[in-house]
Amino acid sequence: MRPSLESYSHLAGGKVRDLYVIDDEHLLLVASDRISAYDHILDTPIPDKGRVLTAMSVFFFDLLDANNHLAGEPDDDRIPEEVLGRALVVKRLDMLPVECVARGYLTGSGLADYQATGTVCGVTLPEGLVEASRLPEPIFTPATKAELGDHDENISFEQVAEKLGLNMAMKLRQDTLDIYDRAAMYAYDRGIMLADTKFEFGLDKAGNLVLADEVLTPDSSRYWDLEAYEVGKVQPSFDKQIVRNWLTGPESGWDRASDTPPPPLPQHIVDRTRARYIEAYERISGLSFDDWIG
Ligand code: PZK
Repeated sequence: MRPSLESYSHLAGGKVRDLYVIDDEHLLLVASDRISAYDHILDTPIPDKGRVLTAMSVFFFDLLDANNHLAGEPDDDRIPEEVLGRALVVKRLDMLPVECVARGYLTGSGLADYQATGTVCGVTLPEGLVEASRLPEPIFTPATKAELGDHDENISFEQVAEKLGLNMAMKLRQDTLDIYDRAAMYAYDRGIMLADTKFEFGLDKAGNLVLADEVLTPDSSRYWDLEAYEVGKVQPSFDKQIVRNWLTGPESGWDRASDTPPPPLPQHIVDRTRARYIEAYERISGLSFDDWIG
C-alpha cells in the first residue's frame, strides 16, 4: 500500500508545486497541473502538466552528469498514488539562497536591465542588442528569491560572492553555465531553443553541491520553437503561447491591465496546451509520454 499524501507534512508551497516531508533526510517534490500566465495562477488546470514537467525534469537529471537530489525512482513506494508520475523523492538539502540563472538570449528582465544600464547582473554586453538577441556567450545572471508573488531580483556575481564566498560563487557560475550549455545544445538539435533557465542548488550533509528542484522544465526555463525564431521580436512561449493569446484576445473578455483574475480557459485551449507540453517532452526526450508512469 502506498502512503496517502496526508501522511506527510507540508513543508512549502510554490505557485504550482509543493514540498512535503517524508523523513529527516527525504522530501516529496510534487508538481501540480496548475498553470500561471501574466502573473496569475489560472483557475483551470492543464491535465498532465505536472506529469509532463516531472518527466522532463527526470529526463534531464538522467542526461546530465551533475550531482542531483533524486533519491528514488519515479515509481518509489513512498510516492502516494494520487501524485504518482508528478512527484519525486528527493534528498533534503541545505538550499543556497540564490537562483542560478543562465541566459543564452536576451529577453525578460535581462533585456530590461540591458536597456536601462547596458549590463545584466554586472555583466557588460555589447551595444545594439535587441529583444531575443543571441548573446555573444551564455551569461550567469543570479537572482535572489522574492516573497511569494513577487519577482526575483537580479544580483551581481559579486553579491553572490559576498553571500556565499568567492569559491562557491565561482562553482555555481561554472556549474550553471556548464549545465545550460549541454542542455541548450541538446534541445537545439531537436528544434527547441533554451533561451534561459533557472537552477537551484543545495548542500548535502557532506557539504557537496547538489542540483535540486525541477530542472529544465518549461516552468523554470524559456523554451522557444527554433522554426519560429526571429530576432527583434518577443518570441512565442513554446508551452504557454496558446493560453496567452486566448487570454489577451477578444474571446476571453479579460483586460490584463485590470486587477481582475483571468477567466477560466475553454476546453479547446486546455486540450491544445496539454498537447503542446507533451510535444515538448516527446521532442526533447525522444520518448513517448504514454510510457511515463502515473
Ligand atoms: C527546497 N524549495 C523550493 C520547490 C516549493 C518550494 N532537495 C531539497 N531540500 C531542501 N529544500 C528544498 C529541496 C528541493 N528541491 C526547494 N524550497 C526548499 C520549492 C518546490 C516547491 F514549495
